[in-house]
Amino acid sequence: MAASGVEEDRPWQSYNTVYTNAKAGMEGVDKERVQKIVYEMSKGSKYFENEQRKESTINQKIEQLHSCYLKLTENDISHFQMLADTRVLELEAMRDLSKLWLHVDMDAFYAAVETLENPSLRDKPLAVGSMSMICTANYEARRYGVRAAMPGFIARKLCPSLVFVPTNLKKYSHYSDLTRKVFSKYDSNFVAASLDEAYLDITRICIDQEKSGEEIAQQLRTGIFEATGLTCSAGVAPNRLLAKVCSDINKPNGQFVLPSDREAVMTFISSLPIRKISGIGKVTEQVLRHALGIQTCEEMLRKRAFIFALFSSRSADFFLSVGLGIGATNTPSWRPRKSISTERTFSTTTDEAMIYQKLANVAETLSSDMQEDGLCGRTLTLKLKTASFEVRTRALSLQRYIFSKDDILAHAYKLLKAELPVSLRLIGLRMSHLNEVKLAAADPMQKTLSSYMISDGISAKDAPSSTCGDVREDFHKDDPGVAFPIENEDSFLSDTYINEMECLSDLADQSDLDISSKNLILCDASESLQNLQSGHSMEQLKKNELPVNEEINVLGAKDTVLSEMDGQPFWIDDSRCSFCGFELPPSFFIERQEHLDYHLAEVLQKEESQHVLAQRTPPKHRPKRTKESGRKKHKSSLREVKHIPIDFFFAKEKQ
Ligand code: DCP
Ligand code: MG
Repeated sequence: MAASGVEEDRPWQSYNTVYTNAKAGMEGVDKERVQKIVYEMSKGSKYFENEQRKESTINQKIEQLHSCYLKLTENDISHFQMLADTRVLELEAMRDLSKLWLHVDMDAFYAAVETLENPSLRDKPLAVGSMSMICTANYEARRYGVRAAMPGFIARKLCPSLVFVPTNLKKYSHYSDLTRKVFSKYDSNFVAASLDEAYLDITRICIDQEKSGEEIAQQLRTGIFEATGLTCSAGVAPNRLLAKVCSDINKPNGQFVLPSDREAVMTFISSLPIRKISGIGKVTEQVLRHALGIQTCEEMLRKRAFIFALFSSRSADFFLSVGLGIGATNTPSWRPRKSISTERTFSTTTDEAMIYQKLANVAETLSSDMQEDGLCGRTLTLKLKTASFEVRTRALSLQRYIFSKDDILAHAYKLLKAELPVSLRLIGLRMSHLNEVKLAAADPMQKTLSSYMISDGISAKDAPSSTCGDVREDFHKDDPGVAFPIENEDSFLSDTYINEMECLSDLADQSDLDISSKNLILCDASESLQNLQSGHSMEQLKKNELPVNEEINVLGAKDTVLSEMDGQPFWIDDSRCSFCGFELPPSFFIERQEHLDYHLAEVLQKEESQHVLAQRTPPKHRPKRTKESGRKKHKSSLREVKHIPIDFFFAKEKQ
């Protein structure tokens, strides 16, 4: 079972963070050395404790799943075997070998751009990022176990000669644009998966130019090198799921072509570790491995009866299609966004008035974002991150659609109230079950839901029309996805949008995953607004002493608190980190969590250094906080302060 059999004198062996997962170029790395260093450097920190908490939640899930597995009787197994066999036949019938997909991924992208512009960096182990987090490392650095998403101070310990270069997103976007110009020559509908990778349907161009996939891949890579001076790697396969796996095989500066015949696909997939599949992350891997003993794609197929018995049909379909090497082959269209969210990080507080103020601010932002996009929603999720990094989510579903700040705040407060008292460092709100709303007084230029639909899959003209003041009921009511490429309705086989989170929804109840319906509270929206007007004290709110509809707007009025963080990380367009521009689709839930945690660490580090400075500065020299100048002063003082090293944040609690 998970991690339990690890020898006590080598505790790091069970410490599997994102940093210890090998990327291309890390094949020869001494994994145990990396694990040990990562373990020792983060042990005792809040981050570490949080990792352990997550690990223990996962382990509980594994135990639960495993015990369900053991309880299956012979009869159950043969029943599910029959169902799974039928499904396999159906999936087989959907196998499409007529297309050629190419996945292209730039090699050590940010690091390569930096090296291109500064050739003296060539051959040196290089990391792009900061002491708090590395965005990527070149292949020289990877030999030491240094990799993306790792804190820089740990990376330096692994590789003392590591050179650091700060990120410069403008540069990377420029080079990304150059690559995209090349991609469009091969497939004008190419699907950009992030700044440095894309999927291209090369079926047509292979026919037109009478070339093989191998030749087109070579030609494309040469074209990219000529246009940018950068190398990339490519994979060619009959579907996107496999093409993505293939592009990693001969990285860097290589390519791999998987022949488009069933036998070749089955041979290829047979020994492939499941983690190589896009959408199977650390958690799914652990669950499948430890609960069901599944490590390779072939085992996924072999254990299909258990998969069918223990997972939802959607997840089971995904796992079985992975086992068969079947993936999406049609050009994806875009689905409208599934949810809209915003969150705020601040210095840890238990002060309920302060917490309420934050909630009001977040509700305001969410409401204005929703209005800007012409959206209203029916399910509200409150996200809280406690002082100890525990993430809690609570949600409620309403019988009507809402979008106003007051409505949002009213319902959000209900959710928050149940959690008090609590010490918090982050509050977020997310609205899902979205619908388009057209407000009578709305800006005619306002975006509508239709504007989220691009490309050929669903066009605005296909969307049901709506009249002023109407909510478009039921449109995409059953959408399980997010603002992310999706296949046409007749095909569920996507390599990207069926994701770890969905797969795990079967396991539900993870403290840090909002996948549980357990927390859904059905409540009557007509109760909205009552007693909840921003600007009132928590006491008043608790005692229901407020006059209904009193128009007091505190928002924006007192945002001069010195400890308020300016600019918390969030996901632009629900995909790009506002701090560093790294693109992570919503489906990469765990990775996104890790990513924001590190920015959070960075922010806390700044805050910490500011407090230290404030303590050291004699009172008469301390900047005065005024309503007008508070925020500015805060910002400029941050710039002047020498930051405490990030390891301070990671410092063991005891010290
Ligand atoms: N990136 C990031 N944070 C991460 C991972 C990646 O900011 N946790 C950024 C930096 C990378 C770029 O995205 O250069 C592309 O990510 P890849 O995963 O493709 O990694 P690289 O291109 O750097 O290396 P590889 O050669 O493995 O593709
Ligand atoms: Mg890359």
